[in-house]
Amino acid sequence: MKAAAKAHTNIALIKYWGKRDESLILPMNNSLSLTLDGFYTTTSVEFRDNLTADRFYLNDRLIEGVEYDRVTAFLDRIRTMAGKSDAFAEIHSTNYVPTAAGFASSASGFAALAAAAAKAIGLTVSEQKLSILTRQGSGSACRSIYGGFVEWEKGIKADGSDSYAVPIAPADHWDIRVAAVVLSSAEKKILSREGMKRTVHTSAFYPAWVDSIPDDLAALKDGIMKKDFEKVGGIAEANCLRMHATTLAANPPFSYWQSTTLLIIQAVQGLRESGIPVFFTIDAGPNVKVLYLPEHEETVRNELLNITGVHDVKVSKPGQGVSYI
Ligand code: 2P0
Repeated sequence: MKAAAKAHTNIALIKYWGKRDESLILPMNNSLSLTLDGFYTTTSVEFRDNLTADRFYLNDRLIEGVEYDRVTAFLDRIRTMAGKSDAFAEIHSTNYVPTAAGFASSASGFAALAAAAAKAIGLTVSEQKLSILTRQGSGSACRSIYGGFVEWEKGIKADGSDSYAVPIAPADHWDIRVAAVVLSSAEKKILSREGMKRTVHTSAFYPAWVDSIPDDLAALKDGIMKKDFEKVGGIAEANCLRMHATTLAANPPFSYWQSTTLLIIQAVQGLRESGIPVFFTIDAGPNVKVLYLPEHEETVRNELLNITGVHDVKVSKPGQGVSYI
């Protein structure tokens, strides 16, 4: 009863921002992401008869507290599905995700955990079912089941059975690059879970955010299919700015940005003015991800590394979906 899986993280080009059901993790809006090959998690799960509770090791360290509780609560769902309420597991997870670059390891982490745990306990699940299961660990993780460009359909049912990811185009459809800009000091004071909740409940701009999604989605999908980089980058950047605008109108208001965040935004705009097609996107933190085409790699990298407060730049290509190892 042992299995292991590998899953990559993903970057949203249209953001998931806000839940309609906190417990089942059902989103208010569809989102669309690109799975990244450079950043991933490997996880092994072994269900053993002699265990009376789960044991979770992350990067070889035994984990307790909130992180442990999130993992066991997720395994409870898998135990229920399998009808094995007293099957406990030893879990070993290794993150190859630069958390300093502002990537939530929860996306690759829960995708790898879901795949490994489901297989180890003997469940046979389709990729769609696996995406539904993974979603209940962490929303954005449901997109990491697939490689390349992936849409998470919000669904409308109360039980979440129609809220899952669908592949839009595989990793080899289009070689675009994502540079994760690592800041020298990046502190995230408001977790994304808390930030999106506050925004849904208090931001005057939140309804406008939700209303803007269908047009963004249709245009982004068209741009991806036609490999129209200006269109894809422009929509991703505008969508990101709209998401961050909702936080400024929340009560109390907040922003994830730091001064270096703005310097990077200005550098990207400057590159664009000089004729290089390059765009940015930002998640629930101060770090910036920069989208560009392979031929501009050196120029973009050098420009980013020159910014005061930038510590490193980690480049990724489109990546594959979850796999068993
Ligand atoms: C995204 N984010 O689409 C958006 C953009 C942050 C900003 O998904 O509460 O860690 O576990 O469902 O998936 C971060 O939220 O939140 C996120 P939960 P998750 O990538």
